[in-house]
Amino acid sequence: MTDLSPRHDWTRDEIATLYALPLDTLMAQALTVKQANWPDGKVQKSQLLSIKTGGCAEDCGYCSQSAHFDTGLDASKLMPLDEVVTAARRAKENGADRFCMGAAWRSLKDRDVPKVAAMIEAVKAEGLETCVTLGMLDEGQAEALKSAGLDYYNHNLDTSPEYYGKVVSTRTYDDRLETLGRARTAGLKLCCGGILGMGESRDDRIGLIHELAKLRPHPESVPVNMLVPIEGTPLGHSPAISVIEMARAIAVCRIVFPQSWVRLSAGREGMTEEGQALCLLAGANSIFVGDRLLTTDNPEIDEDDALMGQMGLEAASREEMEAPARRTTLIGS
Ligand code: SAM
Ligand code: DTB
Ligand code: SF4
Repeated sequence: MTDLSPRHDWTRDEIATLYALPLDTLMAQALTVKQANWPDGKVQKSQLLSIKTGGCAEDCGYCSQSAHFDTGLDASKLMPLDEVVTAARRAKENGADRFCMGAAWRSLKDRDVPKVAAMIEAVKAEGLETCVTLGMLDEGQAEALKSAGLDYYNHNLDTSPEYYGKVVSTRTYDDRLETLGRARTAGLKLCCGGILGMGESRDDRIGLIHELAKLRPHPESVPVNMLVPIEGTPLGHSPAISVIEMARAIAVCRIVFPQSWVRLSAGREGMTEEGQALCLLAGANSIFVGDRLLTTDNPEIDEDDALMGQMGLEAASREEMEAPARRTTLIGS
């Protein structure tokens, strides 16, 4: 009998061993885990909206929105509530069931909490799950967001602890972990993952997955982003990683986070249909829909519909999202 319940005692070596399996063996294991935990194989769809763009005080080497780099992006103020609601309605029409609002802030300011809380309440009232990504959280802020009806807080670890300092200098890995802890304590679900293709080694990708696996409980959503290179940032000319490496990382995530949504996140616009299909076959069961991520492009909704149609994949309903079918053991294996 194979135990398919989430584990928090993965060693880095165990994850490295999985990562190095022949691709067919790795994908077969990932598929076994996926079919046992997610037998209907449906795909969860989230849509992003940048509610406050650019001018950020952090120096994340991948980001178009950092004030430290000249990326040609115009900074904007916090979006008015009515524009957020209009975007949320459009997201629902696109088939999204979760709406994720992102702000280019180093940390959330107390004076902005009521404004963001009003957005959360309004989006929730449209019948969507809510997610926000607002930078670091101070004590009490996560509770205020939760009271407004927030479901998920997105805060990525991005890469291994060892490589982190090569990508960001204005905050530490421990700062990230502290905010994740605050969100958890307030009873929020976590969306936490990373970026591949920032010049990191495979060992760094393994290190990232290991850090995520140590979180108790695991993040309910694990976004796996492929770097979208941004001209003007330190990583604007990072050598692209192959989609096969991306699929490998997704398959490992599927196995290590058996009951989490594993999202094929940024980077789909630069992939072929076949590349995206490989990542979905490797175990990703969530995507961002809509033709925009935060500041960069994403495939058009009809392109996604065509891909899902060819693969015979359907969208997950709200009920399925909240209570995915879960089995903890696979009989007969
Ligand atoms: N300021 C908040 C923060 O950093 O936590 C929220 C917004 S930030 C843009 C959200 C996440 O998007 C980052 O943690 C990173 O993982 C991802 N991201 C940002 N720029 C990216 C890029 N060019 N390519 C891929 N992922 C990116
Ligand atoms: C995540 O992991 N990826 C999303 C979401 N969480 C906030 C953001 C992707 C951003 C891609 C670059 C851009 O559009 O600015
Ligand atoms: Fe700011 Fe977030 Fe971009 Fe970093 S990733 S520069 S914190 S908006």
